[in-house]
Amino acid sequence: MNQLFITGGAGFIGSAFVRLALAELPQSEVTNFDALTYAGNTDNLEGIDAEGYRFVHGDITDRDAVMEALGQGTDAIVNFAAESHVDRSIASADEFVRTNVLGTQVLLDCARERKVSRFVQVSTDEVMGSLPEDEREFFTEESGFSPNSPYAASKAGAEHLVRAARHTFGLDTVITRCGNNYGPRQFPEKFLPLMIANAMNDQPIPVYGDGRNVRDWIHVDDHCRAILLALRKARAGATYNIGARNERRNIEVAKSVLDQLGKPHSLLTFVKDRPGHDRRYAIDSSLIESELGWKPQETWESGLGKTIEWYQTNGDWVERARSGAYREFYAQQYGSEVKAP
Ligand code: NAD
Ligand code: TDX
Repeated sequence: MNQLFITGGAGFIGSAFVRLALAELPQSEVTNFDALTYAGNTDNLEGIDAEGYRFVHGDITDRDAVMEALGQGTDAIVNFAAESHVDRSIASADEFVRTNVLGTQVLLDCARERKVSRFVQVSTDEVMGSLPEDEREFFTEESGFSPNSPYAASKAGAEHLVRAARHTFGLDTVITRCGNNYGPRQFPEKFLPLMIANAMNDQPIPVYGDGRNVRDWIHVDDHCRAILLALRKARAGATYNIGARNERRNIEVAKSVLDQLGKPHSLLTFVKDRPGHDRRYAIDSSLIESELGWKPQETWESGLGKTIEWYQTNGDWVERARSGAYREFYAQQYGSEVKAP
């Protein structure tokens, strides 16, 4: 891969992927194309100064901007750009349809026109809906689509468009579906960094419903290593589920965070449930393990410890992320149930 075009590279996972790609493919030219929405943060790109790297401020729904930034000779597009927070999609879905669905189609069209050799769509386990509590059931690549939130539906829509581009036009595409990521630089609207930031400041932690919903957690670097491998080695047209076999109930995760920070469990505050809240995600990642030889390197203990330490030593990043519009979002999302930070 000589010329890589990464969208959404100023976000949580995209910025980790930009770092990994520059480290693993030092001869490559990497373009990071990002609209810098509320979730895009140039702080996330601090320290990236490789010669082959360039940042382009642009929107994936803007065809002309994408065509210009792609130029000639782009080998691969990796599409991270998205509206990514389920609760925001419940409050208003417009931006999710615009970026996640329309934006993906614009990228696919431009990829064809510019004869890009490979298109990787970074998708999510949420397109497959919710699993029952039965611990023997997992999402596989054969699981049907059953998206339950507007976010999940928009990501499922994007996957359908990627599939159609392959089937109809023969575009070389790969789809990856990962579970809940955690790690440095995650915007504190998401549960894990929200808990860490609140606990660090002795503020209550809002737990939705009964707190017994299950998520399958994976360190962001393990996710990025899987995407890089898929980019380089996957069969054209492949879809891979990515997970670290690390299912945990929300309440259990919350207690681990509080224990590691030495904070009391009395900070846990049960609040009203998320509408349509998916009960359980659990991923069978045996296909990517057997076909591409991927396996996670972080354990939950090592990954969570490092993650908490990162937020503790990057208090400025946390406070900048929690300032301004974040406070309005927080007040709207949690109302009077939990006082804004
Ligand atoms: P994020 O919200 O942290 O970052 C999204 C990035 O996309 C931001 O930098 C933002 O500025 C950019 N962006 C948004 N709209 C854009 C547009 N119209 N044009 C260009 N750039 C735009 O998200 P994340 O958590 O890093 O997730 C990245 C991708 O991975 C998403 O596609 C998400 O659906 C997928 N995913 C996330 C998780 C997770 O746990 N966070 C799990 C599985 C899959
Ligand atoms: O304040 C909260 N309290 C709470 O109990 C928040 C924000 C969340 N939760 C619960 C809801 C979920 O069961 O914690 C769990 C995790 O919530 P999120 O961090 O919002 O993630 P989730 O909804 O599971 O979706 C995530 O994983 C799949 C990402 O945000 C998606 O982008 C990804 O596709």
